[in-house]
Amino acid sequence: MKKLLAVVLLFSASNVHANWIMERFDLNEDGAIEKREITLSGCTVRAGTFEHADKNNNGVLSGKEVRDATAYLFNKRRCPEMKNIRG
Ligand SMILES: [Ca+2]
Ligand SMILES: [Ca+2]
Repeated sequence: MKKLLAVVLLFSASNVHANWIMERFDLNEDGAIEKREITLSGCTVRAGTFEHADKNNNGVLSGKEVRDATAYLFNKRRCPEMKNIRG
């Protein structure tokens, strides 16, 4: 039972994290993140990393793709300012 609770907590924690990124970077609120939205938000996208994160090659990142790519797309070095251009 305790183990199940831990798994549930872990799962919801990662969901919250992805939602936070979605809220910050999904500028046109279509539920997906384009490369342009990342750069407009003050982040540097290294060549090939967005394409690497875009597992189904549809040109945008879904919530799951964002979650999997958080470590290398949305870290402090790539997003030194993390500025919120939506005010
Ligand atoms: Ca979007
Ligand atoms: Ca995609």
